[in-house]
Amino acid sequence: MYNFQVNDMTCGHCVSTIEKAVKGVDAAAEVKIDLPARKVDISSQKPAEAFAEAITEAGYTGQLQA
Ligand SMILES: [Cu+2]
Repeated sequence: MYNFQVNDMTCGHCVSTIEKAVKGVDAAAEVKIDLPARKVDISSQKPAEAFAEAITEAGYTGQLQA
């Protein structure tokens, strides 16, 4: 499970854009997004790096939480 803090995710549109970006990396990934907390939780076998990149490419700033 990877936990990203995405502080520039501000509305439902951001949520669906990020969801799509995550699914683009791994269609089987489980994504849980908490908009008020600006948190994106991802369960996947793919490396966290790949998701960090996808979030950046989607135009957001994702910080992987330890
Ligand atoms: Cu938005």
